[in-house]
Amino acid sequence: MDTATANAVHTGTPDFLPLNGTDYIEFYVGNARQAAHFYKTAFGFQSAAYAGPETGVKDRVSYVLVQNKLRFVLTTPLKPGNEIAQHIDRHGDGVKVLALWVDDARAAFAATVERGARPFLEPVVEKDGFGEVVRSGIHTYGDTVHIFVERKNYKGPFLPGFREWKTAYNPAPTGLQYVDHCVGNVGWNEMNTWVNFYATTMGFHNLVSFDDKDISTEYSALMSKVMSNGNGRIKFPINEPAEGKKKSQIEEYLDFYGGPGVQHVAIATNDIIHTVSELQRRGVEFLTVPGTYYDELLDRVGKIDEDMAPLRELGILVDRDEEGYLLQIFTKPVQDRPTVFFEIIQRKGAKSFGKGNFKALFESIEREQALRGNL
Ligand code: TYF
Ligand code: FE
Repeated sequence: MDTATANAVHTGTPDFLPLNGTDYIEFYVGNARQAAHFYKTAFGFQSAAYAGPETGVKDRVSYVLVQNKLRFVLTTPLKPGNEIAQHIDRHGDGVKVLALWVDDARAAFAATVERGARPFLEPVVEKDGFGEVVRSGIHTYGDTVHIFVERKNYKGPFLPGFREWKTAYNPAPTGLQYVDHCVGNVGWNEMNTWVNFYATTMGFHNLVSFDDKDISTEYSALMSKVMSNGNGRIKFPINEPAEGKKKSQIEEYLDFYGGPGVQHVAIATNDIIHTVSELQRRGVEFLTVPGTYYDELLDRVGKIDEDMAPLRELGILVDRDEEGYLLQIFTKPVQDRPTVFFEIIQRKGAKSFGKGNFKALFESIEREQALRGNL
């Protein structure tokens, strides 16, 4: 059964935008060579592909890193003033592209643009000795874009124009598996605009909503709605700031990112204790919660498979819903601006997002905000 047929069976309506999953996430960064080293050394990504002056691309360099089903592209400008340089000047290092894997990039473009999406990239066929790829793209919140990638007739290391990138330096993987969800922060009162965008132009549905009552702590108020495609492989929560006693963490992001953008990428692992031990050993910094969190944990979530000691030691959070439980932890921002960070998540049946951890998590974020003088 193809994806469209499977979705039609599942939801009872034909899916006008069948998506196979996340194809890649492209970051625009100030120094792609050093960022690639960081993602290899600290997160355990493997070198996969390269494009730059040596391959005929004159205005940029891109490194492609993989780990299991994850593919990150790190791109930097070689010249001042181009689109990449301007993006970095405005936003600092950040996510430019959330690329979606499709069977038909022309149909994805036509279907979304017809429903109101703003075109970013008209369908283009790219070829090399490994075959051909069709790509197209639309704008989403801020300067972020979605690129639809059709690669069924392609066998190369990434995209036409990229060559295989092999290095002698290959730190071991850390068990990161695939993108679980990607969260966008949008401006005041803009959440529903973007919720409607994903519903109308992309056929997504609203999985869960959190209002400021669910998630306002002493200071950091926000609202959030999770949008999902039909087969559940793509989940995009959208946050907006809410009025609180002091400055919302979402407002801090918007100030430093210079507008809406990707706030965090949640990456799945099958063994969070192993993955987080490795990440910490390699220097990745995580938010911490007070020891009292673990004193109360068993009463809140009941029996779990994991021992409490390593969870407490590593600072891993746990939450339960009707279907099971999940373990999650959040890095500190991975660049100097308090903008993009990562979540590491292991799902054991739970399909939710850790609502029971919001208070502890947001208080932890607020402690960091206060240290930066932005609370
Ligand atoms: O993606 C989520 O919904 C969870 C919780 O600023 C979350 O990871 C929500 C908002 C936020 C940080 C984490
Ligand atoms: Fe998350």
